Amino acid sequence: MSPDDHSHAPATRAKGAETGITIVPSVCPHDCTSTCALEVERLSPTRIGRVRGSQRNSYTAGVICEKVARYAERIHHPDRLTKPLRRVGPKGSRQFAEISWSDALDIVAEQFIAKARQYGSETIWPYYYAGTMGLVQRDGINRLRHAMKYSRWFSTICVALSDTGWIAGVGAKRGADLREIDDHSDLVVIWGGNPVNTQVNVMTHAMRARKRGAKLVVIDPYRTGTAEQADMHLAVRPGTDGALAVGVMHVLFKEGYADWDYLHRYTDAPDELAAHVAQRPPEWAAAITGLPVEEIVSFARLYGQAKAAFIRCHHGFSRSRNGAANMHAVTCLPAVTGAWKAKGGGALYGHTGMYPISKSLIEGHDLIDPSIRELDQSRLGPILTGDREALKNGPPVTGLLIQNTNPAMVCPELELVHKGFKREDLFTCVHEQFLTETAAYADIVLPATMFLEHDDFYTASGHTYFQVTKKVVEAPGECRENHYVISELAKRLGATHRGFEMTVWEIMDESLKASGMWDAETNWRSGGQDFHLGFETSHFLDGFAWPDKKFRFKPDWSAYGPRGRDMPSLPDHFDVIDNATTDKPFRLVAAPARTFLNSTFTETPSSQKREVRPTAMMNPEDCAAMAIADGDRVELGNERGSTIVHAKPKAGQQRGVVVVEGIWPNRNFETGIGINAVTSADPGWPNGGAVFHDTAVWIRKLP
Ligand SMILES: Nc1nc2c(c(=O)[nH]1)N[C@H]1C(S)=C(S)[C@@H](COP(=O)(O)OP(=O)(O)OC[C@H]3O[C@@H](n4cnc5c(=O)[nH]c(N)nc54)[C@H](O)[C@@H]3O)O[C@H]1N2
Ligand SMILES: Nc1nc2c(c(=O)[nH]1)N[C@H]1C(S)=C(S)[C@@H](COP(=O)(O)OP(=O)(O)OC[C@H]3O[C@@H](n4cnc5c(=O)[nH]c(N)nc54)[C@H](O)[C@@H]3O)O[C@H]1N2
Ligand code: SF4
Ligand SMILES: [Mo]
Repeated sequence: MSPDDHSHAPATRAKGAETGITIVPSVCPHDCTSTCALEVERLSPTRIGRVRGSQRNSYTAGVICEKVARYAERIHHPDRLTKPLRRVGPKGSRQFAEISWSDALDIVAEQFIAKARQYGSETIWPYYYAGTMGLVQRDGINRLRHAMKYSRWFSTICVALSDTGWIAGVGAKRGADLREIDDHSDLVVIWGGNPVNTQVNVMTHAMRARKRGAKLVVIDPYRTGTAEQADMHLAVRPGTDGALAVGVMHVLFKEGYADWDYLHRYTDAPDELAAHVAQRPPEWAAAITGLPVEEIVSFARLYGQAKAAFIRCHHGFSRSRNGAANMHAVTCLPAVTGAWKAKGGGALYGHTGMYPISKSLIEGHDLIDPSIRELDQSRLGPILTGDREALKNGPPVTGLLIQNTNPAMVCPELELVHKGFKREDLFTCVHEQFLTETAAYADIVLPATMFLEHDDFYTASGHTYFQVTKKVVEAPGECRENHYVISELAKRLGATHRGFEMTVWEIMDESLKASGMWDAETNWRSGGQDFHLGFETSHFLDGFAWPDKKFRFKPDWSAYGPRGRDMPSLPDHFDVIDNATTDKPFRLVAAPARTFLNSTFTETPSSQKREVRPTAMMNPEDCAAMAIADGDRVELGNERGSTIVHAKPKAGQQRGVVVVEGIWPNRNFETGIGINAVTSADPGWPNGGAVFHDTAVWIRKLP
């Protein structure tokens, strides 16, 4: 397709001469698989009005979430950081004085140079995540890391377990196009996710399917807004989806829903799998998942009888120690029935593996030194408090450069994270849009632009477009983009790479051309370049992404790391989770809230108002047994820490399951520490990954 074939070119247009408003295209930068195409009302060179979903992208289809629709509230927030700051009180005290950009950057560089001289370059750890998903502004920090031989980055807080579990069977991070469900699926399964909260576009398409008569099944430990829309809600115990999938496969083989032609042609070990699941009937799965046998059987029949069954695999159910194994077990279902063969059938977890973009220039891949230690993002608490193993027996971390993330809220084992941030020998620079709880611990705080104030480009996970954006409005005060901070620090630290000398637009344009993609201007004018692979390939009908082209029922888990050897070779219940005990009888799910996005939007008044207060949703029978009434204060705790929230009886979840949506700021808890005080920094199997929904806790009613 040539760029000119696009009929929805998003050129800036006037909304009416009398209003002076122009509608300008952009893309949502937030850490959400939808990567929505946006239309932004520009009221003046510095102000925006409403933000709407664009029709130019048929996945966005004109719909976005409420929090981004109200972006004016965030971008024009009175609390935005607009000046560089230097700490003048104790760490965390929020006492800062204004300072110039050049003085601030000089201090950061001096400190990093001095610390590296004392302990070696690995003592500095650039720490980032996906506050913006723009590839240049997000990942450019790695160029500085590699140029300076600072500690390397093992990214584990989000997709480590889900990526591993999906790729273990399928072979690549791509799948069938979710838009197919609109017209073609007769069954849609939303597995382990709550898109009503976390990616509204899945619901747009699921509801189109449902209107046509397709059935909707939701598999989630509690009755989410998504589950409320479903024909069938399977309220599993957290961390038991592997058992459910195996029980379902038992029925599929036993009742003749397995497609043996497909199995022989497209999969590695169908006979072994059939023999293995024959030993694990629905009664076995019922005992582990807590679901009634009849529910498991009727879901299996629904799945087996569907002509086009589509599974949307979400991240939520992978956030357990056995999350990769569970994700893999779920991906086995369409390989058993051959659901991949039908339009509207198969599965999708994410498409990001399909884009040809090279990040070499952005990240300075030519500078990578594999001998430099790699530290685990999710193990920040143990790392900052001197855990030898977490530090890989190397020097302490004494310098942090933080962009795009708020670990003082989002990291597990939060007590350790906060203890670490308070260390007097630790120098911390935080580049942020707000004085977050992380920024409050910093020695130097730098004010950052928002996505409408800089250029960038974006892959997507939920759809197949690659999109370039241009700055829409001027930033307030002295806010600067991430690329500026990286390039200016590079100068002062003596780091050399061409990327530090280029503008963001030049980096984008060169990266795109080197990757054989449309140049930046063409992409922007066209509203994005579509990398859809076509029906055959996206459904793996030309084979799965392995040399022998076969889906793997028996993944080589040990290829991902030595702990892979502990894992069952065929799909199973891999029982390494933090099971409930008599001392800690509840299993906690620390799920995403609807109008917060991780820690983002916790600063906007409308989101705070809608989320009300930190709340523990509990089965009404558990509440009755503990004499807990709606609104009572309860303490949730375990060996890592504790916090206090208000209880709410909620039907639709099993006894022994407690759900706290977040991520609320720590200051919203009377203990001063939030839900991640109890979540664990243990790495999931086989190769790391955070386990936010795999936590045993005790609950105490407070007077
Ligand atoms: N509003 C909002 N949107 C967000 C976010 C947010 O915080 N708020 N976060 C963003 C980010 S960073 C990401 S990665 C995506 C994630 O988005 P998705 O991939 O769509 O996954 P989630 O919706 O996070 O999944 C959460 C759901 O998983 C369920 N769950 C937890 N454990 C289990 C289990 O063991 N089995 C099953 N079957 N279900 C389980 C929880 O109960 C919860 O309903 O969302 C993004 N979008
Ligand atoms: N309890 C619990 N904890 C969780 C999860 C959960 O489900 N439950 N989910 C986990 C998951 S999936 C994830 S991905 C993590 C995410 O954790 P984070 O990455 O920390 O989350 P965000 O809130 O998306 O982004 C953080 C910050 O980036 C800043 N930011 C945005 N754009 C820019 C920019 O252009 N420049 C700079 N310098 N800063 C910018 C924002 O102001 C915001 O403070 O949280 C994890 N923590
Ligand atoms: S649904 Fe996700 S990508 Fe779309 S506007 Fe909301 S946060 Fe952004
Ligand atoms: Mo995430």
